[in-house]
Amino acid sequence: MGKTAVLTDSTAYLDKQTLEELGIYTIPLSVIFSGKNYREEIDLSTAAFYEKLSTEEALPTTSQPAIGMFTELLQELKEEGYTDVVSVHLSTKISGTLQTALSAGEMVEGITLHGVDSEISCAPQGFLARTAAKLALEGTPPENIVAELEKIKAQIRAYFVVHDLHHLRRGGRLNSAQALIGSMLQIKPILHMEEGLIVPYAKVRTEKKAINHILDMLFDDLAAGNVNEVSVIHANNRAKAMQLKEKIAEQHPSTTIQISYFGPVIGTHLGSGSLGVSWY
Ligand code: MYR
Repeated sequence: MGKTAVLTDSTAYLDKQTLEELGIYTIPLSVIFSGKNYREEIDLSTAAFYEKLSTEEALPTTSQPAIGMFTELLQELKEEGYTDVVSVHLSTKISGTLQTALSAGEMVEGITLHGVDSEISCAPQGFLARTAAKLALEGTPPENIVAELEKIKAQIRAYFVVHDLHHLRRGGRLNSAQALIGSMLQIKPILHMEEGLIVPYAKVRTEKKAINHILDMLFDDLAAGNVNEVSVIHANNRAKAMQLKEKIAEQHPSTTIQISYFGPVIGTHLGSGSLGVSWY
């Protein structure tokens, strides 16, 4: 009988305890400041990243993991007796990470890598990785884990608002014409991901209105009984995330609401102060 490991990347921003408890393996992406590469949350903490972002003149860029990180880990997992790896990564439309994982899977013999394109990133990707790990611990075959994740993907909802569209436009992850219109008109578009791409969901004038609109959608789904878990996601704005959490909890006290964050790699593309809400 085979043995399945679950692998994700750092942009799922899962805490150490969760990774350890569920036995999830993770590979870091990097941010680059003035030519220096920092593996996120290994060489540069999220707090230090936002501090650097506010003080350094040159803005950072990001990079997917080197293929060697995947081949090395696959080799180790094979030696530990794993036959399969379910590898859950950020959207292939915004990063080459999954493609690199798949190429590494072809290079290491004796272990099969089953790639899952989360078509998103951050807390919802983390939810997929956690689900995969629970299923793997129950002895679910890798093909069935992948099939289950594909079903869950369709139920994930995630919306976010950024302070300044310039970061997304600079990183090339948002259609630049849309970014230009948004920044010129001082619009705070609600963004979401459609088929793995970042697109505006609705155009709203203020951040307050954008957040209220997102909460209205969440409350509709909560009222319909369609929600298992909610994550409030923030970029260097925990106080605001806590406020949102309390607002949701006031109306739905029995709902599990987690606070998550946009770490260095995603923070590079969204900018400080961004806020998101995701639910499944
Ligand atoms: C790389 O360099 O390979 C990483 C590129 C990461 C692009 C991130 C774009 C923002 C994604 C926002 C996801 C929000 C999910 C709730």
